[in-house]
Amino acid sequence: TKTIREALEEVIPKKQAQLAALKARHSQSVLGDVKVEHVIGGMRGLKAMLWDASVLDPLEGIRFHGLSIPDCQKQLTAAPGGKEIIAESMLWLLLTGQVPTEAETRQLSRELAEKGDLPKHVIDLIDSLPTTLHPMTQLGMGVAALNHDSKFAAAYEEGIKKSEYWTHTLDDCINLIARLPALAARIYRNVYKPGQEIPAINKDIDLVGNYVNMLGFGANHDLTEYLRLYIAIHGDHEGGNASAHTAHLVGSTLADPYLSYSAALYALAGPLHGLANQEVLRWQLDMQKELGNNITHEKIKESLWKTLKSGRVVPGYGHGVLRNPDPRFVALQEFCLTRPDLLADPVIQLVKQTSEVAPDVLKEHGKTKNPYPNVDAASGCVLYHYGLTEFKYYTVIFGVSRALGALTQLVWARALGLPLERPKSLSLEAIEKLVEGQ
Ligand code: FCX
Repeated sequence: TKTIREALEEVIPKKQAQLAALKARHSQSVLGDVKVEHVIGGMRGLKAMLWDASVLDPLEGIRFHGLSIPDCQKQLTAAPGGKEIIAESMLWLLLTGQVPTEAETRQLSRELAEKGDLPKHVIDLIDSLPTTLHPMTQLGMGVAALNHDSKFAAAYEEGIKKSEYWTHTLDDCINLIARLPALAARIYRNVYKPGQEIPAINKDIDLVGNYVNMLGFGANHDLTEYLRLYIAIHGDHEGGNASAHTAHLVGSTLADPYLSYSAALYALAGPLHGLANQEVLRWQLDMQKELGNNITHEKIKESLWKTLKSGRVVPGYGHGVLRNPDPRFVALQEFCLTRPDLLADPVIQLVKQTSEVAPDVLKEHGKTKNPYPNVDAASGCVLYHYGLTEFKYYTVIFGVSRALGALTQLVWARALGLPLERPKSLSLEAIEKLVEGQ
């Protein structure tokens, strides 16, 4: 059975050769025009980043190394006694481009479990924070503090060749992914369930199984399965989204993976990005309170217009790239369809009903380019149903997941020797001058 490092060692030379050939033959070839709308419009659609792990088609949604979410559900390993993809098999796919065998996946589970304990200084740091500090702020701080033990930073200080960067980066990325569950669970326990003992990491189970145990929900098999699916499919969403892009940008300075991912988490903590996770549920619960029993499509429509007329966005709808319902939303909805207890839950029913009404309302409103639900529209309500009701915590779970994509691509950025990222900026006057007379 190969280790994940051995699998990666096999593919790196091929990719390096592929990049060298592209550079030699096509450095000056054109991929598209840069328009003023790109410069003043958040660079939407501008093809300006190399990112191998996943590609987002506006209509079809995400593919991880060519595999759609249903493909992954068929091909990637589940936990013993479970059906959903586990994080380890998604991590292997994202890093190597290959579907791991079951034995490879189990071996990676063990490796992560063995590396999963937090160092004392991080435990002390997290325990010293006020419980009123947002869980995402705490997560970013804990991740940054883990850089105390960065193998990359230590090796760089000693002086290493560029060709060796990736190997130390890989050590850090694996260590960070391994430690995220203990860090994220400690934050949850401190803030919401103080005084309870956190169980030790079980070396025989998967990363998310351990995460759910440490959160205190280990007895709930359905929640564990849900979080396995959730964490696998939130793992990567191309490179241009704010969190992945931040990790890439900061990593391009050769800041170590802990610092790079800490920065990424603070991008994820914005309400237009990962924080929409918590916003959706707050907003749907408010809607439920406002509408009372016997909620009809007509009443939801009125409530949606109220949100829009007050100048707010409808959280969980719209996307920078997608122009169809998000297949991650669909996968999470399908999880609910197989479970009668979820189907009967009024909040889950409300989320479903909202998804039936909101697209037409948003079309009529006429602003958003994508009136359909994104993943955040569905993700929180199932957590709520299973008793993980503290929605300020939800983006932390997203943060545990997004590490899979952002960190694997950091390893690749080093393996391919990608340079410091430094786009050209222009003043308004400079833009006017350039476009005058065109
Ligand atoms: N409700 C109301 N208006 C919306 C909207 C929504 N859900 N989505 C977009 N719009 C508005 C925009 O605010 C913008 O208005 P403006 O011209 O007055 O500034 C206009 O429609 C055009 O925006 P559009 O090009 O369609 O969308 P962007 O690429 O600029 O933004 C996000 C994409 C996701 C930020 C936007 O759709 C939004 O704010 N959605 C709600 C928040 C959300 O769900 N975020 C999570 C997204 C994602 F899944 C994630 O990262 O986790």
